[in-house]
Amino acid sequence: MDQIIIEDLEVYAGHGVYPEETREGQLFKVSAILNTDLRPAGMADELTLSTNYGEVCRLVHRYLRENTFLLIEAAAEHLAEEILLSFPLVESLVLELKKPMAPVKIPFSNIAVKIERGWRQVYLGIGSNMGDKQAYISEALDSLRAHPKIRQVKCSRLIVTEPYGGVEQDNFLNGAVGLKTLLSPYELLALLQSLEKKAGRERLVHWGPRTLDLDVLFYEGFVSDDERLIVPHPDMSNRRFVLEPLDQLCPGYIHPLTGKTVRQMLKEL
Ligand code: A4P
Ligand code: MG
Repeated sequence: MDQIIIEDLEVYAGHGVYPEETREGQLFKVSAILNTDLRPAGMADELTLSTNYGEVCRLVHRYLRENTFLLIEAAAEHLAEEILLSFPLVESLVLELKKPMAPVKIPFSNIAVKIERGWRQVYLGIGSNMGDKQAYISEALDSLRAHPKIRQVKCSRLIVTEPYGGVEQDNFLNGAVGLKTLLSPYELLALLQSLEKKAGRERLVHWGPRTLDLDVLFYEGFVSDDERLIVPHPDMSNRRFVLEPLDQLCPGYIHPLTGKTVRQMLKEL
């Protein structure tokens, strides 16, 4: 992806663990690589189609002077988020926060933290088989759309499916949801569980009836076999109620472990 690059922007600010650092302040330097598509602005020679680097510099300067953090880790984390929320054309960024005058009583040329953050593409499975199924799903979609760290929420058509997994229960309404998020995988899982809870979900029977079920199917750049969050979803290739709606959103998406596309998994099912 194209990049806008800012190097060693100087800010005098008060971040630090020691009281004298907050009181007296010191020099910080910020470097950023903003990953963003520059072609539209390049072709049209039009600033409104790009991200104004002057505005980014002013935001960095203002943010680091108006907020005080103990750790440069925290300053970098919050600043990265502020840039991503303020400049929608920036898909991701690498941010380096340098503290060249840090109070270390041994000579050094620089100390810094460097982080990479961005909007990550996610696909979810959504389902309901109790009560007003359509309403539970619509409310969950509204909550996802209203979340400040989620954007570009798209939902597939909803399909009626027979229960899978051997538990005697009502038919499901199922769909797939695509979105981009700044939430980490575990933050996203916590949000999904809070939405299930809000929908009055009770966990009585494994694979049993539920007002709302939200599963993480894919999370861009993330693979995990931790039982609290297994991604990609381990049983997706056996589930037509997952693959059929997903195929509407992203037929060419590649499963990071098997190398198969969603379309291919669906055909092989
Ligand atoms: N967990 C691990 N990985 C994930 C992930 N990728 N996404 C953990 C979400 N959660 C994940 O889930 C149990 C635990 O899985 C959570 O604590 C979480 O930390 P749960 O939602 O509490 O329980 P569950 O839903 O009963 O179990 P499970 O295994 O998630 O079931 P599924 O896979 O959700 O399947 N038939 C049709 N036609 N349509 C359906 O939607 N759904 C199910 C449930 C069964 N049959 C169905 C359908
Ligand atoms: Mg589940």
